[in-house]
Amino acid sequence: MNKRRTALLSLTALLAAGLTAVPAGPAGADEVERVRNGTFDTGTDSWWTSNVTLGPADGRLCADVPGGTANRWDAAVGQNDLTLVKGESYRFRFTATGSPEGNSVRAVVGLQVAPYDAYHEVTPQLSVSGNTYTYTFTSPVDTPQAQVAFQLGGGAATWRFCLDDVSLLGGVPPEEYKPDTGPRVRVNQVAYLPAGPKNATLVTEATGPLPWKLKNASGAVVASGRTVPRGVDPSSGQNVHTIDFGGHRGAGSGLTLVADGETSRPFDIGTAAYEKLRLDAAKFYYTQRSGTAIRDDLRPGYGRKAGHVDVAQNQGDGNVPCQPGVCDYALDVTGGWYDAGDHGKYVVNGGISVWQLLSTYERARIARTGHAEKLGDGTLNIPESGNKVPDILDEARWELEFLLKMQVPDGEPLAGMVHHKIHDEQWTGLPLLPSDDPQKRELHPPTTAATLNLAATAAQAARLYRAYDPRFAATALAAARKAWAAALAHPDVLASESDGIGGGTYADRDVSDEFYWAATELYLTTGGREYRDHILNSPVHTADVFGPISFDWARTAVPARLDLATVPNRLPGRDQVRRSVREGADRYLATLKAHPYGMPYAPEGHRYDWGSTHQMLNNAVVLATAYDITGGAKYRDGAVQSMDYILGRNALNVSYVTDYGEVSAQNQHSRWYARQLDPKLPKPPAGSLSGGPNSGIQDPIAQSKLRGCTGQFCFIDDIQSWSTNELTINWNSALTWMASFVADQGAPAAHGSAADGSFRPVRGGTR
Ligand code: 9MR
Repeated sequence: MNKRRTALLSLTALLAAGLTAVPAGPAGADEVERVRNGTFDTGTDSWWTSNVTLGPADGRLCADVPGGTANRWDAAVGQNDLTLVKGESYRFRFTATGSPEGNSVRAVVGLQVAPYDAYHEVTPQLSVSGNTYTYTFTSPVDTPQAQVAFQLGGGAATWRFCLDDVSLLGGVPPEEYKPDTGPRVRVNQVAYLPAGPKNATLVTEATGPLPWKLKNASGAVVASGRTVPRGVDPSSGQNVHTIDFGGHRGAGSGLTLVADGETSRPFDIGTAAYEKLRLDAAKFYYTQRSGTAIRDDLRPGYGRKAGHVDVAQNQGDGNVPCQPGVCDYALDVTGGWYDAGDHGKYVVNGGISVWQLLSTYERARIARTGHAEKLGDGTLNIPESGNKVPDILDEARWELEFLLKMQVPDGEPLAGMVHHKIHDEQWTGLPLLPSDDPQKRELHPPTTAATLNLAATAAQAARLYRAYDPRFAATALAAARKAWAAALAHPDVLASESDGIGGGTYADRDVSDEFYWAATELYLTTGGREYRDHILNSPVHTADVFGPISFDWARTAVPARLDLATVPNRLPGRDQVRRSVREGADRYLATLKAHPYGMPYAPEGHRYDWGSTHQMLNNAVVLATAYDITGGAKYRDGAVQSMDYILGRNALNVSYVTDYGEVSAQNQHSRWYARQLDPKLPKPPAGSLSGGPNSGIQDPIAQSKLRGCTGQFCFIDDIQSWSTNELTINWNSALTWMASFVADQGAPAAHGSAADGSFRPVRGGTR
């Protein structure tokens, strides 16, 4: 199952970023100044201006910037035709003033033609008295078409910008990037459950056991013990020990762990943080919505105009044509969620995200420790709160309605199939609010994978919405059946691996698992013989699907297996299905036990994949499901322990969830939560999961700072690092599922044990 998305993808990613794969340039070249007339001693020769008025020549460049422009680049000064050498390091320096106080400049070294890639950029706030700014970066490309640009637009009022001593010096020694990893005692910086496992990792050169102490907020020692040396951890390259303080069960906040002369970051012992995280992780979706204004009263600081609703300067999603030659109709594909930090909307990925939100709810309804009311009406503070429908279903429906719109209408060629994606014709820059995106939007060809994503999720929706809106449930089921039939008729229409301009590819060469998943959801909802037969005849049904990466957007066999194991059904041989989940969980448990950072994730060669945090969480979902099926405490403890890595027990000592933990990801790649680039914009909302370490380091900033990184170190909390630090709908769905599970383990059990394990009989709705 893990054979897809191989080398081709990194090439796709390079192409997507407008980069070319060329050999590295010579190292250690002489220092060479690239900027011409950077001192402005004889005027502004060699510099261009755009929509600013130049002041008198006085040995520097001064520009009056108009107010009322929309984008940073709507007013700028710069110099073109600079040569950059791939792999060479540059020192970029300039002196600038801004008056009045409070204005900022976006200073970019990047490509002077579309797609205007930024190789290095900063947005310092300027002062009236002036400062000199110095940065070092390494060029990810060879190009004779680089520019330095100072973007000044986007402000309400006019202001004056002055610039002097601009320099771009090539051949300087590269700056070594050393992340600040804080204290060497690594803990879950948020909370351990009072009755749950409590483990930490100590980074140390010591080879023998060391004493540790657990201290409460007032510094009193409440527990102590000795560390267990674990040798060198291949996922980080560090020599480490582990600390088990699970014997201490008292609730509290502001605790610290002390060992080897180091004091950990503070943490709680309690459940409250997980009750909050279960909601914050799910609230993430409202501010990702397309086609509707985001209400500031519901999300203070995050209100924004509706994106892509046919109001300038959007071209809108109300009547979107296909790419040239793909179809001759246009569709209303408004709504849905933006996939990530881009403005694209992809059926493959919308599918797994919807599945996992619905699964979070379905699990909460049927698992012994589930609390569906915690995701009920009024819990997520969304416009639909108060409509008597569980909020998590309302939120998932926002995407489902969009997925339904992507189906090819009757009477057209390939009717019933589903378009793979809709996004901009070209990649856009950052920051860019959804409502400001000027690009043409296009539908991309239908694919079998997208069609099966709709079949699976619309079928799943049909059983979960039936109790609330039978008409919607019926519409969804009809669309699912139609999609299933269309996929059978067109079983191998694959997305192109090179269709990655203006949006991601989400290409997948093997759709046998998508067929299995769709058949499963249709079977669970209808009991239909056709679907049952497909499941039983599919090689995927008996294949070993629990590899090092259990599931993600491209690997959908496990979601099917988990649902067959947990959602009530009469599939022949269901015991074997359940056994396979348990055996898969045993494997993740063995991985976790062998891992000194206590996580159920050890990809081949410790090469972390794109979105590794959510892949780790999805492995934990398998553990959690094994607990739900068997009631075995070891599975629950493994699942709960997996959260520690996400929340700070890791080589970088960072929590990958925004605003959870003392040091957390704050700058995920996004065109609208782009505070790192523009102080007027918000940062990602609390509860946003970063994709985390990615050994592929496909983006320029990661390439310049993280070259040669080991596993866990392949991460940087920088908005430009789209390959290590993006936020997406499918990553937050993994977080939502797991946060809900962990919160449930802290709460008292809802119901008694069902006869066949931990599940209780279902109330209404399902068969
Ligand atoms: O999550 C996707 C990852 O599995 C792929 O390897 C990568 C390259 O194709 O794309 C990731 O998805 C991105 C998508 O293509 C566009 N929106 C942002 C997604 C997260 O980076």
